[in-house]
Amino acid sequence: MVTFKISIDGMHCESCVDKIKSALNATPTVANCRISLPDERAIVTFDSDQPDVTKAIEAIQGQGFNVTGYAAVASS
Ligand SMILES: [Cu+2]
Repeated sequence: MVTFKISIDGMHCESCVDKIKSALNATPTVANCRISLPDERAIVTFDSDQPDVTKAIEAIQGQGFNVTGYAAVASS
């Protein structure tokens, strides 16, 4: 499992959150995701040592949102 924090620009409401959540859940290697509207970021956990971070970012962008940055989060 690898976790990434992805910063997202352009979310306004819960329906934005739901759109991103669905897109991420449909992305290969994504195990689960938590999205914070006030913090403008997604915490995405991948069930692979070779996570498809690029695909996850593209999934978010495909819903019309901007990704402003991402970083691996220390795993436990
Ligand atoms: Cu919205």
